[in-house]
Amino acid sequence: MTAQATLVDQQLRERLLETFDIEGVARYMARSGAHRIVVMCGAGISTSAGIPDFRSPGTGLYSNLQKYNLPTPEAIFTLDHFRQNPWAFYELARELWPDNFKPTPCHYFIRLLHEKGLLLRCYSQNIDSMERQAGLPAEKLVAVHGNFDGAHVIDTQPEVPVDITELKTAIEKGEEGWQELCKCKGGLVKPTIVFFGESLPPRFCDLYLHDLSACDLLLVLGTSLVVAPFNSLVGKANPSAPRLLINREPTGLCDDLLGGFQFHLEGEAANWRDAFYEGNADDGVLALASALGWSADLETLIASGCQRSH
Ligand code: CNA
Repeated sequence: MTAQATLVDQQLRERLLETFDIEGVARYMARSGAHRIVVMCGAGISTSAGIPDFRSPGTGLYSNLQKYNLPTPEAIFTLDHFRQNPWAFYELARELWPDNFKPTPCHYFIRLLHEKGLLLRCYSQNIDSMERQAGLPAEKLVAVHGNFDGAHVIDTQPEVPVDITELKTAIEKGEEGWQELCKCKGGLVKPTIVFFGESLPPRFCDLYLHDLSACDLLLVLGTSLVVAPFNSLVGKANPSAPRLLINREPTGLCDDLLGGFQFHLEGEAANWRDAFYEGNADDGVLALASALGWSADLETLIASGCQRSH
């Protein structure tokens, strides 16, 4: 390694947080004027709305799919299974339809970052469209695994779009409804959520490299960080950007994930920028809002029950 490379490396690894916790991150935000914040989030930010995540033992969706008699829990989100047995997915979609739920304080916190002009982008694995329901503009959201904002006929090239309300009405009518829709559209219709094995939306590929290298703070909220390629974004964040994980347990550690979190490692050379808040996502963002002096703003936004903006 050249002397110049070593110097650059040392400069990059300068300690970025006074303390590796919520207060440290709030102080960094105030001091640096961070305004290109990237949020990465997962199912954990929606569990307090009543939407189960996948992997929490006991309460997660994967522990509660017995009634569908699936070969594996993941099968319900595969095209092969959907073609053979659309009923299971349609039943689940009816239960999880976004209209049945309300955004959580976490979703409103993301909206607040945008209102304050500090949000570069929110990358969400969630399919529940709650970020949009909390009023985040479409342009600020990358729905990495798609969502219920649109629908299409499967196995068509180019894809044939279907109005999502048509699908909703059909699913509500039960088997007769979705079979009729299938006949009318020339194939089974599914929401534009990404099933296992399907390609991610082009918007994700177009934006993530630029956004992650430009970000000046990475907030990771409520995710097990086991799904690729989403989890790889953690390691792509600008090395001069602090990273904060808010989750019920540590995830995405560098032991398991390339470029993953280092908050569990001793010494400044090992951790110069990672903080971890262990607990509920709502509590974590409320604590961060409080440390930033934003509690009243967040409460106002939550109370307004903000409508979706287009
Ligand atoms: P996951 O693998 O189920 O992990 C959820 C993580 O969140 C776990 O580490 C939990 O401990 C943690 N968690 C759960 N509740 C809370 C809470 N209240 N506060 C803090 N942490 C909490 O889900 P991921 O999102 O990591 O996995 C990606 C999958 C899940 C994506 O493909 C999603 O489409 C899919 N999913 C989405 C939804 C949704 O849209 N709401 C629901 C279920 C699954």
